[in-house]
Amino acid sequence: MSPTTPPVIGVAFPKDDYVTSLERAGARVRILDAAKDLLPGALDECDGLLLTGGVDVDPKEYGETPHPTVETNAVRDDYELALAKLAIKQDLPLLAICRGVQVLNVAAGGTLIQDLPSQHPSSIAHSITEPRNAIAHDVAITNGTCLSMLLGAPSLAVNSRHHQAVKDTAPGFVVSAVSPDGVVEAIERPASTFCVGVQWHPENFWATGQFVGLFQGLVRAAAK
Ligand SMILES: [Mn+2]
Repeated sequence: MSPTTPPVIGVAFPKDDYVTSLERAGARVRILDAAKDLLPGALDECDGLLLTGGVDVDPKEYGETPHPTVETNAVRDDYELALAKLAIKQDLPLLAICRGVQVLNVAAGGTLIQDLPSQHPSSIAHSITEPRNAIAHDVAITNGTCLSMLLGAPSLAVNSRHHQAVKDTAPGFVVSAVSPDGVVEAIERPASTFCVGVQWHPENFWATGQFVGLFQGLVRAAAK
């Protein structure tokens, strides 16, 4: 790829903020349609991948019975679990956000806390829905991780709209950020060129550029 051609980042089930964040970081966005963009072929046209937020992963994918609060989407599960597995296998640069980090962890063999309020009670609010960039809590970032290099600070204030979180980290992954109550807020796969997942929503900050480093990191890795 010539240096003047922006890398193509594939995104399934996007909302505007994801697309805007990617474009501002220098990417060309390729919307992946689960019904038309069949796998693995559709990934041949992508230099990188973004997994987006949304409903819960079906707990059957990690061998558990669903908690009553769990809402799922079988089409998304099938498509995005396949995307995550392919990205790992092909070492395709991957950024995973919110549901995306949960998909990534399950795809690689990890498990999830299904309902934080009942299964991990704490005084920290992990579900502040409005405004979308409302600061909910801090995260402590693990020194020496890809995430720490991308964001350049040991601790950051983030938004939070999730009722699930990573429980058992998938084999080959490390925890790269936690909230003060011990909830996993980011994971990454050191053996990959770029495989980073965060539980908060950096895409809602495109106007301030606060987390642009995450999207730039993906685009840089995808451009190689
Ligand atoms: Mn949180």
